[in-house]
Amino acid sequence: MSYTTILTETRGRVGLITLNRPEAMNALNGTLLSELMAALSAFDADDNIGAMVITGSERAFAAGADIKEMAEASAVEMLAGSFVESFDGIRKIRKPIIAAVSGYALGGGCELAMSCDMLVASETAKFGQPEVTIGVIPGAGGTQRLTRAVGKALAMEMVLNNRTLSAAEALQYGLVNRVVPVERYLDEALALATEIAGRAPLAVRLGKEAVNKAFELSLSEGLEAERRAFYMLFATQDQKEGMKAFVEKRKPDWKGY
Ligand code: CO8
Repeated sequence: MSYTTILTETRGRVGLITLNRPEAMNALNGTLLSELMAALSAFDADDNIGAMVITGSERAFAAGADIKEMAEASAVEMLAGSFVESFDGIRKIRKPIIAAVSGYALGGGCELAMSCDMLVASETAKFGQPEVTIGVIPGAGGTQRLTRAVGKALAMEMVLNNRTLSAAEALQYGLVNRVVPVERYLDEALALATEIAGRAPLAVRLGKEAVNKAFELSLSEGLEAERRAFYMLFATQDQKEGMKAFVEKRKPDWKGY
């Protein structure tokens, strides 16, 4: 499929999506969002892909929702449209998604990065929710995911007063997995994705699901869901193969079922 606002390619078992609106700092407009969700869904459905990476440019991962597109919208148009709803599609993706972030990750860009499962940042990455400076608030999970990631005090400062986080601060507060020099952030994200894509696919899928449940359920419900998934994996060939390979001191040969 050909897209106009993103680039897609595969690197081994990794699907790479590059946001590609350099003229607008990769601002997320309606077209980009629907193309991004289509590309994620296509990789998710492809048995040859085990993980995905979303990246932008060195200068900007994404500078937020497209302000020019939204500026004249009415509340009714926003409500009737499916702008944020289409963004929500990322929650339905079953395979792991890693954000490779350099430069600005602001507003919807920060929300997109936080919607991924892991985050690799370049030393130049800058995270923020500047919506208050244009008279609104985050609309795609910023107030919720940021607060869960960095805690209430800092989230309040970011949402109410446009406090931005450097890459080092993002690492310190647990928003990102690792920070590397700008020349290496994409390779690092691809290497991480490649490692995960080489693991037992169903274990990875259920592991992602189970960790995400920690944000939605009570502890006892989460533990129950985890245990069911754990037991269910004993119905897979890959569990038999993984444990047999351990006993036989060899590398497992995953089948994906
Ligand atoms: N929307 C549209 N265009 C943008 C955006 C944006 N968010 N950000 C940058 N651009 C455009 C600029 O207008 C400019 O275009 P032009 O040359 O035609 O004027 C071009 O990109 C380059 O930008 P600058 O000249 O401003 O570059 P600087 O290096 O001076 O500044 C900044 C870079 C700091 C990133 C600056 O552009 C900026 O502050 N951008 C806006 C950041 C922002 O406020 N983001 C929040 C937007 S609101 C939001 O995200 C709400 C999310 C709600 C749900 C989202 C669901 C997806």
